[in-house]
Parts: sequence; C-alpha cells; structure tokens
Amino acid sequence: YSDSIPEHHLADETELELQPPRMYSVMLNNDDYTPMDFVIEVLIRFFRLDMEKATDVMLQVHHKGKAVCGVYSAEIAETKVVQVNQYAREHQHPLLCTMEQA
Ligand code: TYC
Repeated sequence: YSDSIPEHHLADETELELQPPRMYSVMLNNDDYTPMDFVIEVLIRFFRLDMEKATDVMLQVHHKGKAVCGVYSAEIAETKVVQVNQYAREHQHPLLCTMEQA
C-alpha cells in the first residue's frame, strides 16, 4: 500500500521496513580435535542452550558434520560467528562457526 503514500511521507512504519528480515542459521562444524565438553560450553554460553539441548546439538555436529545452533537476523548471526570463532581461538581449539541463509 506504500504506492498510495507520497514518497516524501514514507517513514519507518511503512511497508518497506515491515518486511521480516532475512534469517540466518548459525552452524557449528565438526572437527577431530575440539573437546566435546568445550563445544557444549560454547552452545550454553553463546546460544543459551540448556545442558540437554547443548549435548544434543554437539552430538548432531559430531555425527552429521554440522548442525544449526540458532537462527538470527544478519547482524546478530554475524556477531555470534565472530564471538564463537574468537573464543575457540583464544582457547586454541579449531572449532569453526559459520552462517548460511535459513
Ligand atoms: N568431533 C569432536 C571430538 O570427537 C567433537 C566436536 C563436536 C567437535 C562438535 C566440533 O562442532 C564440533 N572431540
């Protein structure tokens, strides 16, 4: 309906900005070296999973190669990726966090 509103009246509340944001799945990728307990800690700390859910997602990654940890808008997903990869490197683990459009 924004066609019916003069362009100079388009504001934050009009149609263009009411579209839902594109969503991104943030994934953990399997590797042979990162300890399972560290992956669980990451899932609890950065993705706010409880111990049971975190264990489930960690095992999914371990068995299938990767799994979704959470789904977020672009800016939040990018922040998760940076924070998790930085945290893993600080602890000298090769754990890799990535994102893809959901
Ligand atoms: N494969 C690892 C191991 O056997 C565990 C692991 C799980 C690593 C999930 C990374 O994202 C990962 N210690």
